[in-house]
Formats: sequence, structure tokens, C-alpha cells
Amino acid sequence: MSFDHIVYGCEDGIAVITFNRPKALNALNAALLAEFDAALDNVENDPAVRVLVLTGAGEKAFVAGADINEINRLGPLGAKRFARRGAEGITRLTRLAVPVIAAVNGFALGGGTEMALACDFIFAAQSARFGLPEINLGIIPGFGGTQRLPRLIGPARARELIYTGQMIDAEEALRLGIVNRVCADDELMDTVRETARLIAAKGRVALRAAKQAVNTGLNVDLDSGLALENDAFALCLASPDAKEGTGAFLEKRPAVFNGPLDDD
Ligand code: CO8
Repeated sequence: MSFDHIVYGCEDGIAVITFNRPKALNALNAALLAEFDAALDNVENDPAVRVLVLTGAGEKAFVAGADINEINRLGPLGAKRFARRGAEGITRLTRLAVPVIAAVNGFALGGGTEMALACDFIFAAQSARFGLPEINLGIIPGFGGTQRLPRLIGPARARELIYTGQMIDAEEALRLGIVNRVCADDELMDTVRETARLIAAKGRVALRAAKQAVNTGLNVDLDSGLALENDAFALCLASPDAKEGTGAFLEKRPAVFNGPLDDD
């Protein structure tokens, strides 16, 4: 599939999806969401991909939300379909075998904040602005915001943001635990790539197991989560990467992780 509304590339194991409708502040319309889904197929099918980065084209925005022109034309059933498709596409980020980093530049509003919240973690530029302003449009977040934000920052803080629709800046997002790091605008992508490179050098089986253990564990009770971790730990030990990692330590040399995933 060729892409008109996103740019997709992969270099040195780091895939980057750039939302690319800068004139509409990279708003998520149905066509863009279909391309996003196809780009995630590329990520899933390419064993060279070790980390995925999401970012926005242009100076002003990561993603300023779902496309309000399209929402305005929807009836309830169309809204349900659009919201479900978008939410499912975004939820795929949490199920990918590889970690996903959101590099948030400028506005990340509504669906933009929701997209970033589904990533493994977020680095933000000083210019970043987060918020769930759907209430100002007479609607509510439809791409997972009412669920992921309270789980991340607690229900009371999430309610305030959802009920007021107010935007917060990058420093406030850092204070609330929405973002891991705030960088100068012109250093954002370099900083993200530096962290992505660190992750890309790790073993794929261990990365996938760690991601699954954290993400699934967050939705179950502690005993179930610990059982899940135990299984995932055993799976890692069956991988060539575990032999390489532990062997390299004992031989006092750097580990080189090239092992396959178990389904390769
Ligand atoms: N949708 C469509 N177009 C948009 C959007 C958007 N979300 N955001 C910005 N644009 C367009 C503007 O209409 C404008 O277009 P044009 O130049 O043709 O007039 C262009 O982008 C530039 O925007 P502004 O001129 O408004 O730029 P400003 O710097 O003045 O303001 C803001 C920037 C503050 C970001 C402002 O554009 C804004 O408030 N945008 C809307 C933000 C918003 O409300 N987002 C939430 C959308 S709803 C949502 O995300 C729900 C998710 C779940 C959906 C479920 C589906 C049913």
C-alpha cells in the first residue's frame, strides 16, 4: 500500500511512522487511520524492526485529534464504527512485539493524546501540548482516553482533564507522569533515536516478553501478573538470546542479540 497521509520508513531497526497532514495539524481521518493500520502490518511483518517511533510532520502538531470534519458528518452508528476502528488500530500498538515510543511535537489533542497514551512511553518537545478537548465539541474521547488516562495518572486527575477539556504543557505532562522526558524541540528526534537505539540492541524475545508482561499484567490481579511473568521468563530462557546474553556476560564481552522470535 502506498501512503499519502503518513510517511513510513525503517533504518537500523528503528521504524518511524510520521503522521503527515500538516495543513490539518495531522488530524486523524479515516484514510489516515487505514494507512496507519497498513503501516502496522509492515511493522509486524518485518523482522528487521526492533522499535517503532510515532511522530508528526510539520512544526505545529503531533496529531490535533480525530478529523472534526468527518466527526461532524457522522450519525451514532457511523460514530461507533469510526471510533471502534480507530480505537482498535491504536490498541494494536499495545500488542506489537516491539516497543513503541511517541515523539510528541506540538499539539497532541484528543485522538492525538490517545494515540500517544497507547505507546509504551512518550518523549515530548517543549512545544508539546496534551489534552482531551472532546468535551468542548459535545463528545467524549473515543480512542481510549477515558480508559488509559485514568489508569496512567489516576481517576481524579484524568476526570479534571476530561471534564474541562483544558490543554496542559509538556512540563505539566511530565509532572503528571504522562511523559517520561521533555526535550528542546530541535533535540526531540535525536533523543528519541538515542533511546530507540539502546532498545533496538536488546533481544527481541526478551523485549516482547517484557512488553507483554507489563501490558497484560496491568489489567489483571497481582498473582495472575506474577504467574504471567513466570511463564514469560521461562520462554526467554528458551531463546538463543538468553544463551548469548548470559554467555557474553560470563565471557566478559558485549552481547550481540540476533536471535529469532519463536515464531520466525
Ligand atoms: N480536525 C480537522 N481539522 C483540524 C483539526 C482537527 N482535529 N485540528 C486542526 N485542524 C485544522 C484547522 O481547521 C485548520 O484548518 P484550515 O487552515 O483549513 O482552517 C488547520 O488545521 C490549522 O488549525 P488552526 O488554524 O485552528 O490552528 P491554531 O494554531 O489556531 O489552533 C489548535 C491549533 C488549538 C490545535 C486548534 O486547531 C484546535 O483546537 N483543533 C482541534 C483540537 C480538537 O478539538 N481535537 C479533538 C478532536 S475530537 C477527537 O480527537 C476525538 C477522538 C475520538 C474520535 C472518535 C470518532 C468518532
